[in-house]
Amino acid sequence: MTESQNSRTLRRSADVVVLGAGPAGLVLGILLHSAGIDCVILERASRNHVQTRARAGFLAPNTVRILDRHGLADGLHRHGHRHGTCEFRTEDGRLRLDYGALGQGQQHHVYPQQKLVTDLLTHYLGLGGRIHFHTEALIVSDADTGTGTGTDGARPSVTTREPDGRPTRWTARYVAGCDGRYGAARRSLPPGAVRRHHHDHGVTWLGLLAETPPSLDAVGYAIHDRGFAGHMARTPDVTRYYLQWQRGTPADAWPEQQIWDELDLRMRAADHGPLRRGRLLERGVFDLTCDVVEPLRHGSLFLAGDAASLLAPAAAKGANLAVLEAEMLAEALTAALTRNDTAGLDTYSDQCLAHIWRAQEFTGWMTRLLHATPDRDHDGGSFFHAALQRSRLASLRTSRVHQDWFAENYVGV
Ligand code: RFL
Repeated sequence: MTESQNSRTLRRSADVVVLGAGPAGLVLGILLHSAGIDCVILERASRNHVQTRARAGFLAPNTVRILDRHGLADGLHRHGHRHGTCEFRTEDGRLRLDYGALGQGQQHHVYPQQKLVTDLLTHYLGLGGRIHFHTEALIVSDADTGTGTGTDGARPSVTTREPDGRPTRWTARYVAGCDGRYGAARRSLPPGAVRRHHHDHGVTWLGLLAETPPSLDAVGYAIHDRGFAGHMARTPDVTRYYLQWQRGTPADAWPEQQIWDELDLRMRAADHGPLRRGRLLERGVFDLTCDVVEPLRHGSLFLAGDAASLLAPAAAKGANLAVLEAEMLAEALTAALTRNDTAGLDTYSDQCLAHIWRAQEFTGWMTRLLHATPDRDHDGGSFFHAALQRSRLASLRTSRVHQDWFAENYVGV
């Protein structure tokens, strides 16, 4: 890494500049650094912020295999737990699916994303990895002029704002955009360079983190006339709940008591037992929208994780795809930089997109299973969609083939 300074702009360089220290950026940084590649991670937020941002919890077996392969799963095995049952609560009663015993017999690991990010960050810093917090990437320039091999002298660069406000220009051979949906990587793609496919599922959720042990030994999905409600374990003391929410309503519109009463009602606590109430630690409203950028490459700029594709959290795929893509990109960049072999970079986008579209398809199916959302069909109301939803559930209740299909997709990426 080199560093120089003229009167205004600090100049630095690394072979690979990684934007963002989420699961994608950190796995990528670790694998590149371990392969002897000169890389740096630039992160807009503080270390404390990335280590405490609660999001995902359900990790697929393939994600655990990747983390195991690179010695990154110690914390997960020590403090996470396995999970293989989900429960649908409907007006027709309870449907429990032991998905860990269906399909290919695989289970999730439950381990909060902020703990995984903390483990990854600790590992990366332990290796001597370079990371700059409070450093926001503003724009990626000249991604299409450089080949990444550096033979023609043209290089992509990233302009950042340093914590003290000074601009810095990072020159790279490759830039990895792991900075999420609203990051600089996506913003820097020139018009026409990629296609962006966007879909709005037409549903909004209120996401809650409650300081209380899980109330069920399963993931709980409640399908109710008043809307969906969800229950997901996180740790022995913290549980995630979701309520389908009126779009545009602020997260703090309801007092805690009303939220718990509504969760009890939709989860049918009167029939199946009360929920364990506790203080609400966090509330957030988000629309279930999704998108895919295609291709995931513009010259020497590559996208991974949420920057590549955003998935609605209904099927818990986002963090899993982020880890998978980071491993694939690390292998491709390592081959290009150490052996001048760019075949992996050439196929990176197509390989990832195959996984992404499969995950999007299942997420869409799951979203339609959980919500009877009248969409743009103008069919005269929600009856048609409610009937389809009932039919989907009936099939899941009665068909072993359908249950196996569900299990395979539910734990797969
Ligand atoms: P991240 O984790 O958002 O990290 C991106 C990082 O980039 C930084 N950044 C910038 N840095 C420098 N310059 C800029 N201009 C920057 N702009 C942004 C940010 O500060 C941040 O640190 O993206 P990454 O690494 O791609 O990982 C994606 C996952 O975080 C995401 O897909 C999952 O959280 C989705 N998700 C779930 N996925 C699962 O696989 N299983 C789950 O159980 C699951 N549950 C969830 C979820 C997402 C949720 N939210 C966000 C609605 C539950 C929820 C509530």
